[in-house]
Amino acid sequence: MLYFILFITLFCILYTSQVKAQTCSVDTFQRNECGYAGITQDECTSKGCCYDSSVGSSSGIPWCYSNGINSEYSLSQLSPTDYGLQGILTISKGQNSIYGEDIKTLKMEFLIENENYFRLKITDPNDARWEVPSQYSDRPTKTHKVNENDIKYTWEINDNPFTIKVIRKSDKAIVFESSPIIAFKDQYLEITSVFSGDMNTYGIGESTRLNHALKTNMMYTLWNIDMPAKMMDFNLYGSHPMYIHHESGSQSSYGVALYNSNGIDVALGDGYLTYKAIGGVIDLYGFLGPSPEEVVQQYTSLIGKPNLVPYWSLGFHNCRWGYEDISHVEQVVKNYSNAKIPLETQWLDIDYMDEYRDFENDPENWSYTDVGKFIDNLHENNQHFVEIIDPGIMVYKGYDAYEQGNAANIWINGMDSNPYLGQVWPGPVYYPDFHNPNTQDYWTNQLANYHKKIPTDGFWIDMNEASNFCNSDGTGQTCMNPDPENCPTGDDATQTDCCLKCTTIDETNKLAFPPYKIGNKQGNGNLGTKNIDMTATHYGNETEYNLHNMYGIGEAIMTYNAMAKITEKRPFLVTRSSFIGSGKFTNKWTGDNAATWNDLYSSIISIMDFSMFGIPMVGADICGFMDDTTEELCARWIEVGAFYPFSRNHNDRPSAAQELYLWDSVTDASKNALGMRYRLLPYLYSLLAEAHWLGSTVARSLWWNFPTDKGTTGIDSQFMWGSSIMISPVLKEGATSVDAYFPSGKVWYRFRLNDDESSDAYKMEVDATEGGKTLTLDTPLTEVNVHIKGGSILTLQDAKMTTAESRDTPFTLVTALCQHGKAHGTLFRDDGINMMDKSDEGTQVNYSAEMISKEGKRKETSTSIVITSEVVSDAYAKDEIKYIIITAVSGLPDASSLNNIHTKLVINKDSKTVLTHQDDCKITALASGALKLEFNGLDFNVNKNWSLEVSY
Ligand code: MIG
Repeated sequence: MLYFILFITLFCILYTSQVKAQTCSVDTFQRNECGYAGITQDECTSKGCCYDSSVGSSSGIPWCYSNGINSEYSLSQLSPTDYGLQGILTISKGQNSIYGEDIKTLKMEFLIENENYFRLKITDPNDARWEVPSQYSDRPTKTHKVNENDIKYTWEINDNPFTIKVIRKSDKAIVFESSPIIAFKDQYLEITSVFSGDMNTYGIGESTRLNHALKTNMMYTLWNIDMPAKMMDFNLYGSHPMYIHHESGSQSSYGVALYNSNGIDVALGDGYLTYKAIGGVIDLYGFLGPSPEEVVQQYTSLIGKPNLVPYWSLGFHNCRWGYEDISHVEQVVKNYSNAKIPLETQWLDIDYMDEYRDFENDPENWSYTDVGKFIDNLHENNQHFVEIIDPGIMVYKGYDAYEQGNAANIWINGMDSNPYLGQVWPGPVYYPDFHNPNTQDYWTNQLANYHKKIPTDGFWIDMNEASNFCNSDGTGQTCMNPDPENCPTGDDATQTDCCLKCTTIDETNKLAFPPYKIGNKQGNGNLGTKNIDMTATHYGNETEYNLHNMYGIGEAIMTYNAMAKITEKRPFLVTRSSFIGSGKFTNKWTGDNAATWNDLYSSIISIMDFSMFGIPMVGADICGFMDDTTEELCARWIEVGAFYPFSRNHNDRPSAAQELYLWDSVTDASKNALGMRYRLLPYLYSLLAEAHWLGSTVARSLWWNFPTDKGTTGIDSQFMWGSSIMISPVLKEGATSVDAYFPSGKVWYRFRLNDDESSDAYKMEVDATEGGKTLTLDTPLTEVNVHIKGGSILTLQDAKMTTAESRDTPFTLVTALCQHGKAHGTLFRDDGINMMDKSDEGTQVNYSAEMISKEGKRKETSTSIVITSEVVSDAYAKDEIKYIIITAVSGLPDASSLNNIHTKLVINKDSKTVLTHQDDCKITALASGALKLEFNGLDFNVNKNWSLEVSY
């Protein structure tokens, strides 16, 4: 029997290795599609291709494939330039005509653009090719020369075959190493980075996943499309070809980005990452880090740092598709207020439009007078209003947006040079070409005229992939409207059925059907599927093929500029479609999720991805967009969503209502979670402002803040705000507890909405100084676990019904000491409304605290805690500090010995104020053991230098 099993095993090994050995021994990442999804093994092998279904159907890796490209180039004429090196690449091996002819001679530039990042650019010296134009990013048009000693990397270049390796000087880590295989054809570029070690790859989006670290042996496709976010592992609305590598437990990270707007497949193998782009040039940047936070700062310094968001946008937003009329919405706003759930901003979806036309309200249900009054009321209550706008402009005689667009000649054109006709909600539409500089005036005028009637505080820019209800198989080209009377809604047809008749594109057309087919998951995968046809043209005769992924950023830039001009305040935008650099102009929501527990879980991962992509103000639709939510799911969702940087409940038209006040438990959960959010607003705003000024992130993974703690690897169910607040929500149906991981090296304190004397707020939950710990935390339906990392100083205000009211309450400074009795924190404060050129137009403060034990004359030890405020800039003066909380650490006096405490507060060096607990400063001890100091009648504002000594 044993022999028999051995024999069978041996036979299997021999057999499989033999099959593989035939032609098919190629790494999964190198496979080229040879069939189509669903091809049978017989059909595949009869085409002479290899078949292997073991990679599974969700990996995106072809089952039926041919061996990959293996062309190599050799380098010659390497010479220094002002900004680095350049040389000529000549194909030296593996020339082929898979996906088109090889471009045999290339120009290679290695550019030292910055001490912290490099650029590898490979272009065709004989033919100018499409490159992302400079107006879409902060990329310098002229490079500045970096002082040689400042460069933080070295490089090794191999001539034949050409490879390049970039090494970080500080620790010799390899930041980028190319494989010898390079392909450069008109419509196919391939470059691979190789790496070793137990590397986790993060980034490469937009996609919905249940794991933050990308799974290997998968193909990730980047091609913007109107595809519901609920679809796992599909290409979605945005393209961000950027990744960060981090080896579990290591100190070091680095990032790589391919600055390319064409359709891209990213194949991730074990130790390989291959970019396969179907156009443009190889324009690759490597960011040295070494912390992930520094990678993002370096990346955003190149692509554009995030926009400075208005303070009000940090409040809670309510939205839904399917409100019937303005009185319905008025009732919703009232209901929120009656339930005492803070509603900052009410949104309107496309319901308000007259036959779905932008800039025109339905006169019956959404009249200018009624909606105008509604907005006035919101504004009187310090609440805000945001409205949706879609890019497609209805082809409709006499409609101003249409007529003006014609007059200004700013549409995207079809192959026949007439405006490209597509179909979206209004029916037949033309699309403004946001690549055309003349579109700015057109767009600004349209928005300005509309804004006079509907003074919206922000715009929600949807459908900007741009979506098209026609061209569902991607083979349509020039479309016309055969029956204007019945288009869009003829007999039995709905608004979303295509009513245009389109000519069929010639199957030899290389733009619609490029030789390499990226793994676009929409319909049959053609690029034009549900999009504008690839042969359509933009300003300068640039093709949709090249510009497609940039339509959303183009719209964001022009809408941002328009709103900045119209309101003379910080614009507030939220987009669906995004690209490298979008964060400078717009914020983002993650699109059409569904009301499922998996969607709740994956939302945290999506938010962390967009932190990496330079769009920190991001959120998912709370309680789920598609499908009916449940009470439990909605309660758990607001507990997570209250900690999305952008916090909005949004619902699909056919789904059951899900406003937070509809269930008692959800109401309670909302009051608690949003209450904590509102208390933390000064901290959250500081993070978002720092993101704008420094390019840093807001929502972070645990590993991001604790890279050397292996225990944080793979934890996607908890996340942090900055480096101080950790959120550990319930993400499972029926669960009333959470196994939360507390990263190593720190003590962790409870954060609670209620911090009066009886509460356990600020109690030390766990001491993880000796190593990370997992704790099971009781978490009833209406609660969420929020912790403060020891070593933080946080600024809080009171939770109120609006951000404006919260802003009017005095500050509480929470000094959460670390195990060594130290803490620090920062505050950024400004009016939250006006545009700012420089950070010192606001107030910036650095806080620090230290506990010192002193030995007195008679060998008695006394302890003092010194907290200081060091002002960097003091332009904004409004906020007063009223409470200072010092968390319980061992040795702190308890309630019975408060009389032994002496405090001395010195505000500004010259104006000395000395206090004890008897007069201007009252001291109480909280149940948690924390001390709470209350100051009264002092000129104690956040823009002052001060120091407080608490001794006992
Ligand atoms: O074709 O405006 O993702 O949030 O509610 C659907 C209606 C158009 C898609 C957005 C969704 C929005 C919906 N829109």
